[in-house]
Amino acid sequence: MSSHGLQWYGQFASAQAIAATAEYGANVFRVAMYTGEGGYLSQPQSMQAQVTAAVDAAIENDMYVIIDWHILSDGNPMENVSHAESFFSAMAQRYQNAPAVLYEICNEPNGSVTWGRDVKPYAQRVIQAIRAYSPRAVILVGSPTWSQDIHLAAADPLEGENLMYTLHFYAGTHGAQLRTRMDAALAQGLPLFVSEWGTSRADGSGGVFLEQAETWLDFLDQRGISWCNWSLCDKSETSAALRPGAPPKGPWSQSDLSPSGAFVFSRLSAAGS
Ligand code: DCB
Repeated sequence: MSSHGLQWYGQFASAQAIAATAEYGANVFRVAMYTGEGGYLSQPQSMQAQVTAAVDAAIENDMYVIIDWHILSDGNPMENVSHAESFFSAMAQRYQNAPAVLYEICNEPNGSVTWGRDVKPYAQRVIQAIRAYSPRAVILVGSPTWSQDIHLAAADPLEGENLMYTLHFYAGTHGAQLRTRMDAALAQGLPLFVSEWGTSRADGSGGVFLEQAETWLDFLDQRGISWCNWSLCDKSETSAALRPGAPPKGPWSQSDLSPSGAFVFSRLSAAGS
């Protein structure tokens, strides 16, 4: 599962919420730390403290955990590259001996951003900051158009080991065309990780698009591609896994789950059994 923005729904990324998610069969938790929208750039210390508490809880529950530098309104990661370097340097120092920790260095580049002039050089700098402490940790790299332009990365990949590329999709918006692009990238040897997807349209609402989501998850399973679902919170929007008013700490009963959450959590327990 992926959290929603910690600055808004941090109560759903508590140690208890993460333990409840593990109980449902999830083996990876993504800690979505927005940079803009009132996130890290406006309150770095409290955001960092929330991130480390969530990461520690995920490790405690024997899960993988993704530290997500959740750029969105700040579509070009280069805008805040020095903040990213110092944040990831601190994280890599703290978690240098924790192989469960993955670093997602730019959620979704968007707007007038390019792979070659923006995202790739950004990634080179942040990867270097992480590698100073954590030479082998898995690092996840996004791409332009909200991490859909993996063909650009496939044509001009980064140098180095243990790097993967994220592909994000929303079942009500994206379909066969993006899957074809994934197969082409895989055929070129690009390692992929779907670190965020939703059962809704790309804006987080609309639908719910469960048939399309099933087609997507079957496609990912057939290729052994890992995923995190957006998102664990009780916001009144289709992509939220919990109904408004669900207890933040869990455990959650069927009646706490939204249609999206019921679908996603059933796929989790099926995978774990
Ligand atoms: C991504 C973002 C994520 C966003 C979801 C759903 O954005 F990574 O932060 O989450 O997809 O849109 C939404 C929340 C809302 C919140 C809003 C702003 O669900 O509650 O109000 O973020 O913080 C995408 C992904 C794809 C596309 C567009 C966006 N796309 N987008 O393909 O057009 O515009 O945010």
